[in-house]
Amino acid sequence: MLTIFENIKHIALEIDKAIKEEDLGYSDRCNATGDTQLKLDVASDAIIEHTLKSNRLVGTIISEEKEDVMQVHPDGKYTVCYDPLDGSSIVDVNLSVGSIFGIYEGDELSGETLVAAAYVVYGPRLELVTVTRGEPVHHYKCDRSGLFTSQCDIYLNEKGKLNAPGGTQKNWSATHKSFIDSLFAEGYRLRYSGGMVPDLHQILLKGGGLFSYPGTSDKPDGKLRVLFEVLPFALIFEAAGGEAVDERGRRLLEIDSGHHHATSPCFFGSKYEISKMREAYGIA
Ligand code: AHM
Ligand code: MG
Repeated sequence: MLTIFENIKHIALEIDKAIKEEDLGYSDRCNATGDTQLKLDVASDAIIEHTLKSNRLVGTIISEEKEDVMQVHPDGKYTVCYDPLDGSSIVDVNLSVGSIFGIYEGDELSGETLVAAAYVVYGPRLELVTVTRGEPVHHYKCDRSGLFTSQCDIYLNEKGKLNAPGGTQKNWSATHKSFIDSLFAEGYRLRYSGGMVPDLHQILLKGGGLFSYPGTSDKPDGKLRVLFEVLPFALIFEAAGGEAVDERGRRLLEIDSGHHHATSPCFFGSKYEISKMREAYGIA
């Protein structure tokens, strides 16, 4: 596992450089979800593919930017699922973006086989967060020489102050709208950039709060992808002492992961906000 985290440090440095130096325009390609890919999406995907191919522990890679699964080493023990550049629609306005990695043992992909996760934040600073199942959440900042130095481990408080509600409000259910309104009425502050990596990173580092991306009338299964986005953050939130559930209140780590590009409604938060969500949604 450690060697895959070392690969991710190398990837972080390379993608950070590409963001700063390369063309931000659109490519002439679409990804599996039908989004037109930015040149940077394609470049980030190529950096990750090239780097992970050098590691014999990696058997298979699955990218948000690739239609198909890619076999890398027949004897490799792990499948790495990744979103190379999450939030690429806000990179051109110079907001923070990220890369997300889920490391699964074998090729049965589910919350149970997810053994580790990591994300990189490309912001004013380059940061990395990693977790291995059963261990605390580690946080690193990259220094000028390209070394990732360890910070304090990340733990959520029982209750936070931030509310990051995703999706188009006019398409929310009445239940969801009244739940989100109730948090604001309690004093929660709106913090939403449109990039799940910086939005969740802020909640993790500021002690807690809620990030939600519900099912909406136009996207009943939400927007965020289970293998690349939802499960890696679910492992991180639970390891930090929070919770991660779907709109039926089930642990995200227990949902059926479905097709490689499947999505799920998701709620990540500290214990208090998730208990309020269960109450609002009428979940026992
Ligand atoms: P992307 O993978 O195409 O970049 O989309 C994922 C992003 C997330 O980072 C973010 O939470 C979400 O889309 C924002 O969506 P919305 O603008 O609908 O709230
Ligand atoms: Mg994404």
